[in-house]
Amino acid sequence: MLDEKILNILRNRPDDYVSGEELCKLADISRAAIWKHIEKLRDEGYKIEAAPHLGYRLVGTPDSLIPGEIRWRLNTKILGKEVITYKKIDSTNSLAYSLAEKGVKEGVVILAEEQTKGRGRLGRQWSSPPKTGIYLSCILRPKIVPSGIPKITLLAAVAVAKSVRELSGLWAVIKWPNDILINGKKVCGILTEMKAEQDTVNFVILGIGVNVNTPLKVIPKGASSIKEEMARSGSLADISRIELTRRILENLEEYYILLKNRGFGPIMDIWKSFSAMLGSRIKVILQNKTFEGLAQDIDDDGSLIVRRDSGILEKVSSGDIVMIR
Ligand code: BTX
Repeated sequence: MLDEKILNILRNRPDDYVSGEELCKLADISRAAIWKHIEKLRDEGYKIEAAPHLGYRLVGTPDSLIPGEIRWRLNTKILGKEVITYKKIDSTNSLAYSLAEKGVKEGVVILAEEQTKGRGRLGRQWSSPPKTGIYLSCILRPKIVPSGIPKITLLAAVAVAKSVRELSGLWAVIKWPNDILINGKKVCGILTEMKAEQDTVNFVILGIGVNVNTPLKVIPKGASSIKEEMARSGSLADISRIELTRRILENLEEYYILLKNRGFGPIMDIWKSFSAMLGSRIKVILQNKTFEGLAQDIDDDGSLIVRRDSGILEKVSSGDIVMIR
């Protein structure tokens, strides 16, 4: 906490040196303690200049998933008020699930620099190489019925696609139900899990994996990252994972509150405007059958409505989609 206090003092004076004396006064600690904390912050990757007679100045912030960095200027009331980060974990969704079972409150966010057993849907894996992506899980306790869970996935897809567009300027689109694509390649996946009893949802774990600065060689063929796609238009800089995480949490919260206050209608409209596939010909792959048709619409509950060549409408609530060009 003291580290965060010192950081906040320095952050609030970005163009200025803060003297040792003033830091001691503001943080209410001794000169020796200030030095100790500055050293610790430097070890974490913060670049803090120390100029004789002038004091300290923050000149660089690491792009590590440090809770204080994510919470700094995070404009939310629920999501991310508590952030727990790990260097390495099996799966943030698995941990979030067990925390939620123990009663941990809504809005707590778990993040990891690397996952050793990152999970996708239907028992698939999610490649989660270290320090280049975002692997995030949120504990939510929405007052919805279990069949309403797809709405949370669609809401999250809109929030992530919007955040990616805002930060990178790239045309991120949604492929039903849970992929975000840039230039036709998957840069993000969403895994929504829940615990429910009869008609009540106890909690939802919203898991989001984003390939941010991830090199192509460490993710499956056909996938890409925001950085790789930006490089195609000549921009070689890294994307700030901290800023993207903040943006995702802020947009998620905005849509989550919209869902609570005004129902799914407004989100569905935004979802449609972000969709890569409505009106396109697709192949639907279900566990027991495969068929082709036109992606016609999204139902009130978040299911995909597909018009088969025979004219019959099929409602698809879970499955995989391949776009046919
Ligand atoms: P999905 O089942 O739609 O996608 C999984 C499929 O995507 C894999 O079978 C593989 O083909 C491909 N894939 C695997 N890794 C990547 C990657 N890094 N980028 C692009 N494509 C990939 C998507 O499931 C849901 C993913 C959620 C991941 C988050 S990370 C935080 C949280 N914790 C956790 O364990 N899962 C979620």
